[in-house]
Amino acid sequence: MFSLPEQGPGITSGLDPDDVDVSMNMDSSTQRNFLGLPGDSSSRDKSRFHIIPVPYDATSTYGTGSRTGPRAIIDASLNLELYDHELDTEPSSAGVFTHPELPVSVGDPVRMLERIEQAVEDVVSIGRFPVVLGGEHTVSLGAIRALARRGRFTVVSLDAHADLRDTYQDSSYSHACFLRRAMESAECCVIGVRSISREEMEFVRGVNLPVVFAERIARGDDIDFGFLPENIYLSVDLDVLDPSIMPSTGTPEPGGLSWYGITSLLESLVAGRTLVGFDMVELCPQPGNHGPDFTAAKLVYKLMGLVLRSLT
Ligand SMILES: [Mn+2]
Repeated sequence: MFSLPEQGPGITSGLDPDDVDVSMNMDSSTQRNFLGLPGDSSSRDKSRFHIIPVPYDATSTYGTGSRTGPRAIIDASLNLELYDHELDTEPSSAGVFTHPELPVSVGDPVRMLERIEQAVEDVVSIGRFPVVLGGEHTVSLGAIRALARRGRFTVVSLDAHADLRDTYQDSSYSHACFLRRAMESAECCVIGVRSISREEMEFVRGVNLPVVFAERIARGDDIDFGFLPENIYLSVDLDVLDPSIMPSTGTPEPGGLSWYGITSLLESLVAGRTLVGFDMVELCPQPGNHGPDFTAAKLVYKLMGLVLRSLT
């Protein structure tokens, strides 16, 4: 069994000059726990959910700023109603522990992913449920790699973009390569796509990758997810949502999902399946517009509720 590091300003061992401990740039007393729960329902030992904030944003190509995403989601979560009337439960009663923000290696994605992988391994090794908050989409790979060492599952990526480029701007760890890299660790599918290159489309056809395009969801098509196995990992790139409700992303695309569109989609994905973990990435908070931050926080909490319901 892995021993977990003590809670502090961050895991500071092994830092090099490339590392930026983002939490040190801010008053550490302002780092709060998700939902602002009291000690007995947010303890490391007893909480079912473990939030791992990863303020990593190194390869964004349009709007940048997802490094402040985890903190904005956590701050917004303090305003959430703990009771979820649709599920008729308070998911927070299962306990939510919030880890300190992981220190960031800006110039070294491989090292960054190893750090995320270790953090997620630490969580699942004590039987807890990992929730990773990004940061750019690359961070999801760390979680997927940690979980893939423990068993088989399919990665379900919700994303406006296919993210299937083998390399982008000389990096194989660009956010635009996320799903291509994930395919090296697990079976994958992607839902909500409305931006894909011709080369990516040819790749999809060549390997028979399941892709559910956004227009099918908008048309209300009855989509059969019977091809998915029992165990799934969910990676939510917030740009899968429509920019009208989620303008705070680096690469917004019109034609995205509505609030009820995504919650009913998540409901049908989670029902009858086992979620092995999830992440929410690519929130680029906009000063003066906190609505999208709250939307992201509420989506994290909704997923927690769905996870708990799938267990009963
Ligand atoms: Mn995307």
